[in-house]
Amino acid sequence: MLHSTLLCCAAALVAAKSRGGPSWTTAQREHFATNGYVLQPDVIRPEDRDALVAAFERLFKGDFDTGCYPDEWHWREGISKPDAFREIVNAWKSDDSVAAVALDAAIGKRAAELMGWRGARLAQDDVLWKPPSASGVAYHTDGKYISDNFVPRDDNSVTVWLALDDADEATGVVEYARGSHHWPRGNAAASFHDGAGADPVARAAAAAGVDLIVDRHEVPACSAVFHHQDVWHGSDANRSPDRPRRALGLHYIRDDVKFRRDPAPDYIYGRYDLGDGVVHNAFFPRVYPTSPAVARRLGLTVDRRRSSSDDAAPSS
Ligand SMILES: O=C(O)CCC(=O)C(=O)O
Repeated sequence: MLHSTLLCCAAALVAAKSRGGPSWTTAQREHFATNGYVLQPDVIRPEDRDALVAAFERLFKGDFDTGCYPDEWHWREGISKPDAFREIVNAWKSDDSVAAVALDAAIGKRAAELMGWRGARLAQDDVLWKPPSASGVAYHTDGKYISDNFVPRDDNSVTVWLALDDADEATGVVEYARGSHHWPRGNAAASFHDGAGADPVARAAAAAGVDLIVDRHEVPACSAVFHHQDVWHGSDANRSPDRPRRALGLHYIRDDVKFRRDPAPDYIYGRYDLGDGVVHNAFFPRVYPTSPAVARRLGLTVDRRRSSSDDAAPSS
């Protein structure tokens, strides 16, 4: 009895220390397959959340741990309007606390498991800070700016939207057009920054001949929504008088994709195409499994004909 109690306590301690949240249930997998998104509790620990919030403060002041600038930096302390939306892309290159979460193998593993991949790489992170009164994010699909750059294209990316504050209707939680990852893909390049609100998704629903159903779920801090590359999503303004809505978006790609050749990848992702089509580990770190050696230890088969830049991967 004492032995089993001790084992239970040990298991609880292990669970509290790990990231990624619990194993996927059948109901969660079905929810994701049908609706295009799924909620996962406890993806990070409270101490990770606190470290990320502190990192957000540093980053927007231009205080970069590693001395390396992020890829995009929208909003500067002392220059930008206090109530404007703040965003930094690829903060993992600049800040060790962001890197610890963005490159965490357990989170990458959950992403890979949900998508049915052998492994996952970080395509980019996205530091998202919506202060009170800030506007929302226009409806878009992530596939347009991530998945389209790679082959094979279908089901090659997934987003983990990780809440650092309790997110709800008042602060403008991410909202999803239910099942829209099954709609035919149009040519419209609706983007995060275009300020077009919900118009693009209303047009996409009309083109698909379906009624638009929008789902909004509260997301407690430290939990995440995993969403499919082709699901339409956006968020409303932060109407709360005093609560910020901070989140870290982690966009993963399948570990064995290559850059598309014709047309060439877009200018943001194309910066990292060295002309060989290889998705290099230095720019798109393999997060799960961390290297071919680790994959072998885990009993996963690494198909070298399809893998990208495994040789450059660090082992752990
Ligand atoms: O945080 C938001 O409001 C939108 C985030 C988003 O579009 C994403 O993470 O893909």
